Amino acid sequence: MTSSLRGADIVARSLKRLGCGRVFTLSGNHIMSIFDAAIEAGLDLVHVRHEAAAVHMADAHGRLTGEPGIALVTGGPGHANAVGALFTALGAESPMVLLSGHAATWELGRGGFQELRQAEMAAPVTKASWTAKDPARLGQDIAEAIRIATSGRMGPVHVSLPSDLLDAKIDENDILWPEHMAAERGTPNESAADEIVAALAGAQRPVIIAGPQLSNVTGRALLAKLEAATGAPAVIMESPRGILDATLGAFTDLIGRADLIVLLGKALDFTTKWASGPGFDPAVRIVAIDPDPALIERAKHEAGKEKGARLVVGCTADASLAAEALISRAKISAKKSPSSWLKEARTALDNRPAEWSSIVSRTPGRLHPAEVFRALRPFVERDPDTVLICDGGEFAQWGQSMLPLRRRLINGVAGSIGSSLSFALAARMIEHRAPVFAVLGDGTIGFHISEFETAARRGLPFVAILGNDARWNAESEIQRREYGANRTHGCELTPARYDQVVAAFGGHGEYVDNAAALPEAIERALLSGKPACINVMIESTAAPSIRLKV
Ligand SMILES: Cc1ncc(C[n+]2csc(CCOP(=O)(O)OP(=O)(O)O)c2C)c(N)n1
Ligand SMILES: [Mg+2]
Repeated sequence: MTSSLRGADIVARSLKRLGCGRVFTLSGNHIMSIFDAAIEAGLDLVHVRHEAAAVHMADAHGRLTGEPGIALVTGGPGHANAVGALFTALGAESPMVLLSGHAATWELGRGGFQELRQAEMAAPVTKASWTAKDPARLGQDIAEAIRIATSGRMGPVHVSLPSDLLDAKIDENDILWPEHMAAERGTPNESAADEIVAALAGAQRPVIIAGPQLSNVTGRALLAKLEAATGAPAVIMESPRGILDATLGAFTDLIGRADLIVLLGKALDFTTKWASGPGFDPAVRIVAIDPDPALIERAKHEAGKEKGARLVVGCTADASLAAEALISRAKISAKKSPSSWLKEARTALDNRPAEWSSIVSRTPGRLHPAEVFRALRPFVERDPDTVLICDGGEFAQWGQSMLPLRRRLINGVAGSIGSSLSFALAARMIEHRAPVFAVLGDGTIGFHISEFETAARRGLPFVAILGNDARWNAESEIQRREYGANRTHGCELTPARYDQVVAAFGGHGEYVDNAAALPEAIERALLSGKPACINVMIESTAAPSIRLKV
């Protein structure tokens, strides 16, 4: 007689077999069989305080390692809580898989416990979303989800797992165990690569804009090589502020003068202002390289709206493989001194107003954001493996423009605030030595402050630099700008003691209301060996916007 396994055992063992031994999760009736199966399978269940946090952690894991992050949540409300966070992972093209428990198939349509059309709900925020049908094939569902998440334009995938499938006993001979399936990456076709190199060589003022796929350490190094080989300034655009992102210095001045824009795995969308209208040369030509043919089609359509065929080459390919192909074909030697355009471009990109090095707060007991990041900078620079996380709002924009970005995570094009504490925790599980810093505002910390309990319980130290201005200032700034200074309302908060909340969760708290005290507070937080929050009282300050002096 052969032995049998539960569907839940097949899920747990398949995850392990596919190299996904760490699972970010929150318990619930529909998935307790998987928790049980995790014991024999040897899965590390990192259990958190909100399902969205589990998704954010899987997202950070995917971005930092390039390997799929796995989130596991219960059905109905657990799934509903998780779905919102998939929007961030989708925007950042992060390879991750959400597995959700699900009402039993025999309950469906009969008012089953926590019954919900889960696959339909997750569909708009995933690359693929389905409900498993056959317990013997559960492992294959997971392998297929991983293949889709890591192939082409990477992104999240969802699979719902009905509880009767997880409880079903399957004869071992009938189980279809999954094999690891290699991710599919498209190589650029040779003639397209030649055309792009020719377009770059023929342009006077080319600019290369890469998407989030190249925002990791290897991607940035590859992009630097591409810039040196082609003489075209090459940047990553991963912020919803797009061409206005202060990370990119005076980029708006630069892009306005470009005669060729090469989009390297970067959608022609709102962030690039569709490369048309005021601020762009109406004759600017566009090259679109993307793993997703639909985005090349869209670029063709968008680029054609203005003045005939502005899209000069469309090339379906993986961004890294395309960059490598362009580097190997480019004629300009890396030793050749940079062109005057490249020098001008670098000056614009590195441009930061001189006054930032001396700017101080005018409000007693409050720091200016520039004072905070002048103090933090040496700590971020100390170790090249430091992970820096920036999370939305006006305060963090100062961090994004003043701190080095070698190993940086931001919430991304989705523009959704609140993920940084989950990102920091997941980053610490990958980076065991170098500091992990999260920069965020007082509004943003409220979304997932309870993850400090998770971090303390798991012994995962990181340092959150909290800019506390007692308001949702990014939105207050919109009110001030659009509706007038006397019409700001609905965005006020209290100067709450988030540092004390963090200490109560078992972390380390610091309260800072003068600039001189900040470096020592950071040092103490790092030495505490605990997840820490430095609650820095700041002046409400609009995000920086950098223009070249004309
Ligand atoms: C999930 C989500 N909800 C709301 C917003 C809108 N939003 C963007 S920034 C911001 C204010 C953030 O406040 P805080 O964290 O205190 O940073 P500050 O701007 O005050 O520096 C809000 C509400 C968003 N981008 N994402
Ligand atoms: Mg604030």
